[in-house]
Amino acid sequence: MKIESITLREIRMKLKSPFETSFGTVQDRRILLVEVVVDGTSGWGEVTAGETPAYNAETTDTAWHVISDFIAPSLIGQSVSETSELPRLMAQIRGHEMAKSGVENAMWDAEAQLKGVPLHRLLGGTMEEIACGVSLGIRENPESLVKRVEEELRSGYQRIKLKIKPGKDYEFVAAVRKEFPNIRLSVDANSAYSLDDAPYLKRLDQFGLLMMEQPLNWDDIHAHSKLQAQMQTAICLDECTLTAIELKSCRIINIKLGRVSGHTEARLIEQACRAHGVPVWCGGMLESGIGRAHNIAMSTLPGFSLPGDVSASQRYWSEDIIEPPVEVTEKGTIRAAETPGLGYAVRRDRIEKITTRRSNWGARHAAR
Ligand code: OSB
Ligand code: MG
Repeated sequence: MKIESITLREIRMKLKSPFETSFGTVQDRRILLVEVVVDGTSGWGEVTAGETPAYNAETTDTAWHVISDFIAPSLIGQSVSETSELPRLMAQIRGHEMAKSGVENAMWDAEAQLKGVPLHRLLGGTMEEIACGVSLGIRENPESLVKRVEEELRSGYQRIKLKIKPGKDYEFVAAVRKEFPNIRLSVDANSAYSLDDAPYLKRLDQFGLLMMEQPLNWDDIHAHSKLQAQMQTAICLDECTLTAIELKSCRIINIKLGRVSGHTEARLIEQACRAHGVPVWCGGMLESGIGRAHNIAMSTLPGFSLPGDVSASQRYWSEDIIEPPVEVTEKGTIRAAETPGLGYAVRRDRIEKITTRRSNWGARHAAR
């Protein structure tokens, strides 16, 4: 498989409504798309970095820099026999997992197409459909949150996750739990608390939550192990991973393709978690259809035993960049596409219209 061309673009997409987390509020997304041409076949990937370095250190702009100045020039013209060899070729670049993931995943799409198989099959997925939940941003008051939850449940979603932050937590969770005593409910604090808040966080134990996601600092595995020892609720780590299992910092792991640098690493983490009996699920980063399609393919791996945050395109976008858009069944599942590669058509016309910058590396850059 020879990497013949790499095109990096930035597109602008506006979320249907603002999404608030403890990090802040986002509505105008600046997303990087990567298109690679391998042996004449195009594959697509998405960089899932945010506009600000709030979730992790990467941003849309750091990813642009790292892909443009380091990843693309070093990969162009190179050949590999399988995409799983790509991480080794990028190993001299420390960190910048989301930038690497955008490129690696584009190559996975191309490889699946070249082999004529759906991406989920190539990855070793075993499920035909994946279980879906939703992630709900912070709301003004508990009443409006309860109303949103009701709507999402009516659409069939199997698990509801509430974003929380200090002051917008206990009453909101209590109100939802009171109205819906039996639903699968979880919370995500996006690092908004400290270990000193343990007695306060323990008050959430009474709500029988499926999990509490990333209550403490994004890379503080040690503090999470102290908190988990005191809490009944399973802690799920999103912003840091494997050592966390060893240290008993959590009982559940959220795998995000971008955070872990792509499908190759995601698959290794899924295997390790399965070997340890730790359930995993697929988180979201407000992706366009391309990132969403990659998330669906990954979620078919056998360890993904809990509903993820991958939901319908129309919850976020009035017009997606893939065709058809991602849709959710009445049972709250998404069926994995059965056509080769990502299984969705990429709408180049639409992408062209919303592209704000673009860069290409092709044959003329390739020394090899
Ligand atoms: O913690 O899961 C998170 C969005 C941006 C940054 C962090 C997170 C999120 C989400 C988005 O929850 C969920 C989705 O894409 O549906
Ligand atoms: Mg999270």
